[in-house]
Amino acid sequence: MKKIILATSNPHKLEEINAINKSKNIKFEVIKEKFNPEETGMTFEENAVIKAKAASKITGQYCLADDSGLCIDALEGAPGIYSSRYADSPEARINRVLKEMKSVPYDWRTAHFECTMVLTDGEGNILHKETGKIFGYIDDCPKGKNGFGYDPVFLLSEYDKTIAELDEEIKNQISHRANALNPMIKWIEENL
Ligand code: ITT
Repeated sequence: MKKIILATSNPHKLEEINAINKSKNIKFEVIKEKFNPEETGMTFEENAVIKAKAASKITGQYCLADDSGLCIDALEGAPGIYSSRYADSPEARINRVLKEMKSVPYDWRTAHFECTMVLTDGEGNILHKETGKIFGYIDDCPKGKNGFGYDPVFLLSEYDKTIAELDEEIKNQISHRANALNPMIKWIEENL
């Protein structure tokens, strides 16, 4: 069994990563130490590298970081890497997005979630990177209780539902996180 430390302080990411992982040979465990490195990067990848390396430094073990966010085309990619810092609470972040999108018609409300994962070894060397995306639209009001973050306003036209209205099992099959983690797991199975 390969143990990999998750370089995150977000419990939703831990829950989703464990639900997506079907490998019998890999176990993801959350970092036990206080973990809040400053995310000074300008891209998802740079921030994922910062988090994975910081966790390796603390634990001396294989570490996986997930840096992710919502990118809205009409807002030139915002909130992007600032998704978790766009306002003070999840509700306030959603409200800010809805306010900024208020006058934007449906066809122009395209957006995607992006997730970049970086795996480091116990010395902090980068072993592998993967990026996953999921494409949809920004709804005009929040709907649904599942998931976290911006899920209540992220509409998937093929389901006619927001991600927060979908079963979590479905989210974990199609999400940006699943699209990054599945090839990452394949790489780990083949290379570690
Ligand atoms: P760590 O850095 O400790 O991992 P974080 O939540 O600060 O936790 P990020 O810097 O990667 O992580 O910010 C990700 C933000 O993007 C997250 O807080 C949500 O606001 C949003 N986000 C990412 N994945 C999401 C998802 O699956 N559903 C909804 N919102 C998501």
